[in-house]
Amino acid sequence: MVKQDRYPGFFLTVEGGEGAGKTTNIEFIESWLQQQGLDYIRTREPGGTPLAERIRDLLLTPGDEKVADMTELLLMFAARAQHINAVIRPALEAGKVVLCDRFTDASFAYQGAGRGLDHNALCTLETLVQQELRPDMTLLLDLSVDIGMARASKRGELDRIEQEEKDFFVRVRQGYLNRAAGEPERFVIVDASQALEWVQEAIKDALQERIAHD
Ligand code: Z5A
Repeated sequence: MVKQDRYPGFFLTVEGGEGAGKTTNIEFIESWLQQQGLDYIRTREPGGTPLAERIRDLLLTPGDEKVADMTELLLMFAARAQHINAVIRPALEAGKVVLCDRFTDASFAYQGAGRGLDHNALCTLETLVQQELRPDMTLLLDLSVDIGMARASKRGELDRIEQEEKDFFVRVRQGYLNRAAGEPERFVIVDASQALEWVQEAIKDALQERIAHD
């Protein structure tokens, strides 16, 4: 595996805006990992442990009380602290591939670029909560907000964050692209507006290059 030497495992995260096809493509990645005979876990953020899933419910269920932006950010990182300690770090230490649906890049995109929270505050939380832990590889499924929202609208009820206006998601997309531009060695950007077969071929190529058999 082409990876950093912090852990014997491999930390793979998948990111993208609304309707980017994360769930669809994470299932494809899971099949690929199985075909390769790699030991892996699949998990998600916010969530991934019973406590973190309860925080997810608090974050995503629409309610009458407005959630302050800073509350949203701190709850994302509270869930993350639990997830890292109980699930992610033990799996990486045991040599597994950790396939994670969203991670801290989502906080930089949604709470940083989307909500406009201070970038340095996010960097401080990232270091505090994760210490040295960073993904080895991040697949960013990128597509225009219009196409993404049209796809997502077919899914039924929108959660609290999905109810935001288009401008918010335009900032989120740009936040992801800025983050990817800053770390080109970690990110693989896939054009998620293409047909699913094309997207999955691009994902497979990236996985083969980065997570090859020893
Ligand atoms: N959040 C945050 O704010 N800060 C953080 O730090 C973290 C998260 C970690 C939960 O995310 C929310 O938390 C999310 C960000 C925030 N909120 N928002 N908004 P989530 O990941 O659980 O929820 P999601 O964004 O809705 O992800 P999803 O369920 O994986 O949706 P998706 O990316 O849209 O994927 P999909 O359901 O597979 O695809 C959507 C549709 O498009 C579906 O009908 C597919 O069949 C179709 N599709 C997929 N690919 C294609 C292609 N290539 N062509 C045509 N149609 C396609």
